[in-house]
Amino acid sequence: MQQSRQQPALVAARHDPREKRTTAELTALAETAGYTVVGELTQTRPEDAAYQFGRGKAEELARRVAEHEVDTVLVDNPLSPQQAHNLRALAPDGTPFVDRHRLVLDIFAQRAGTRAAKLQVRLAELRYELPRVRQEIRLEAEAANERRTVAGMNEKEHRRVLDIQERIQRVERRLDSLGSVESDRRAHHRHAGRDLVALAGYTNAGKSTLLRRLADDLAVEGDGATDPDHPDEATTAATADRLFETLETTTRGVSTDGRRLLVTDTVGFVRDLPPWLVDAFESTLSAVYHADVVLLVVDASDPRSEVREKVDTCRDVLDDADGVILPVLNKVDQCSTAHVDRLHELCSGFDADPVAVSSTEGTGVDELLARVRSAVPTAEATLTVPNTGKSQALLSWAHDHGSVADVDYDGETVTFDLVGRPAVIERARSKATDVSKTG
Ligand SMILES: Nc1nc2c(ncn2[C@@H]2O[C@H](COP(=O)(O)OP(=O)(O)OP(=O)(O)O)[C@@H](O)[C@H]2O)c(=O)[nH]1
Ligand SMILES: [Mg+2]
Repeated sequence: MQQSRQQPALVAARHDPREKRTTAELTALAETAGYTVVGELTQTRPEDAAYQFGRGKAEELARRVAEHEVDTVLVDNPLSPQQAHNLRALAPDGTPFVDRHRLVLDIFAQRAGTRAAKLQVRLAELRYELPRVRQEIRLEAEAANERRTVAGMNEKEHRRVLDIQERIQRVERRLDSLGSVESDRRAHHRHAGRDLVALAGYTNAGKSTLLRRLADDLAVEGDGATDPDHPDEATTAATADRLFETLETTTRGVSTDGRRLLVTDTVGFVRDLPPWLVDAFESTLSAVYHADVVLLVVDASDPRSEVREKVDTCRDVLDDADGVILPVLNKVDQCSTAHVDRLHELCSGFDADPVAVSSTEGTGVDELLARVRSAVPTAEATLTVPNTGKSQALLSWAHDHGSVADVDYDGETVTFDLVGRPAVIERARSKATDVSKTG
């Protein structure tokens, strides 16, 4: 983070007459990106195609930029290339207009640490740039009043566009190969009997805090929090009251009543993210899309209307998720029971009813883990094998891959119950058959 930047910025937001919006989120995003908000301007009206705001408001914005001597204008609404161009033309020379998408991208760019995160940010930036370069070319041509071919671009301009397109393809290819590594890793974990759980939700909902709480509970139970065999399981997940605190995935092991969960913390969502931006983060979000259970963490301390909006944003992004979606109403230490009860209906339509928790205080966490256990794919078997060295090897394998109970040595045979992932139970059955055949 380049927190030292602290550039003064003006925030501007337009919303439709029937929408209820504040600039609070934009301001939080601005501060996260290192700006100091020195003024704001809002307007309620339908979008203007030329300026986003009405012409009069756009002029007022330009005047206030000059008065406040700000470096940057942060606009809550996504600006079309044309709108950005027109606004710049009104404002003092060189004033950048950073729209919400660009601001989110800037934060991501500052935070990206791993190769995958950097590639994802690069991809999103290139996708953001492409229509803007096209528009720039069009406007330059108009200004020069040139006659153009049907394609509308000369050779040099065409090359510029092609260059971005080629870079997009290159980054996509590199991300694809990282994606297949991730997919192999998931298959490996499942093969080892682990259940994959992902934390998803709006930024600042408390995902990282919840992960720390779950993993801490594990430590209290006396079991190791991380598995040295799985280097992707980090020991810490940072928490702070800033947006997009987590950009890269962090996975920690959580043992609960015989199940070994791998819980992955991911990037938070924010409203109005364009599909190209969400797509660019596919590699990070693949942990969510392909989890067995997705814990959709909701900040219950927000006002009801805000919870509704945030849940709906998450609902859109989670549309493609394979696993069971379990809503988690977090921060209940901050709100009344009546408020929490009223939030239940906003979480309807998911696979499971919400669970109320406080990640900081630990309330509701046992109930949450019980609900996760009942949501992960489960099968069970009672296996009987001859009591030999091989049966001991089978038992030890069963302990590693699932939950073993009621081991009963009855003279020549050993009988035990095994609960675990269906594929593990299948493999255990076939191993037991082999042991029985070969003695
Ligand atoms: N009172 C209260 N505060 C909480 C609780 N859970 C999280 N917080 C606070 O909420 C803020 C955000 O928590 P994080 O865990 O960083 O949120 P996140 O969802 O990981 O956010 P991103 O990584 O930005 O997506 C922090 O200041 C936490 O201390 C809770 O149960 N109760
Ligand atoms: Mg986080």
